[in-house]
Amino acid sequence: MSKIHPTVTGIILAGGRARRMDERDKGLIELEGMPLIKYTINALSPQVEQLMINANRNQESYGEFGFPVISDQITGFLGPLAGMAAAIQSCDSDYILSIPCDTPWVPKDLATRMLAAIEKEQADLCVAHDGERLHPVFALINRNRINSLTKYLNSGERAVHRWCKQQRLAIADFSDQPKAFINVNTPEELIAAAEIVKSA
Ligand SMILES: Nc1nc2c(ncn2[C@@H]2O[C@H](COP(=O)(O)OP(=O)(O)O)[C@@H](O)[C@H]2O)c(=O)[nH]1
Ligand SMILES: [Mg+2]
Repeated sequence: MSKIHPTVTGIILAGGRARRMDERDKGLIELEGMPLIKYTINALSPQVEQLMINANRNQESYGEFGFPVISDQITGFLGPLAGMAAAIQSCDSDYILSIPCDTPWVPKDLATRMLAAIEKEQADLCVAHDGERLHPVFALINRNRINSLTKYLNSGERAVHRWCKQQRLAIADFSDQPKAFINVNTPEELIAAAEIVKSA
């Protein structure tokens, strides 16, 4: 009998304040004529059953990309974990797969590698690794983590790394994809990313 494939909802995290980008809404900033978030939509949407966007500002503009827009349920800009919690609360998939909105070169095999790793390790959470360090905002999370997430946030904690270390954690290696975790946090990094797009 064939194994039933678990369902995955993709969530693009665009809910930050973008302090290092002069508080401009990062997902909507254009990189070589295309909004940053559109690069991540194009990469993730073919990999998941359903895609959602997590935003705490400009929800109407984000809605124009054609996917449901959800806001943090625990307000106050508590960081990416608040967006992940909101995603689990807004879908009924077995897993959510979160990525940030500021990474134009998301791996095309992100979901398959993360699922393989989580199943192999029988873990509740899988986080991406670039060969040197973890990138815990790229996370495949079993929906059974919702109570852990809300408890952690309600206790005043917000550090993603620390929460991850408390879980049964699998790690997916993407050291073969050096561009995967390039992210655009500052105006200077936007210029550098534009150079990469132009030279591709
Ligand atoms: N939902 C939500 N997302 C956030 C919040 N703060 C940051 N993020 C998202 O988390 C991701 C990583 O944030 P970023 O500022 O780029 O931090 P970096 O990891 O240092 O690059 C981005 O996609 C942000 O939109 C928040 O308070 N709520
Ligand atoms: Mg970033």
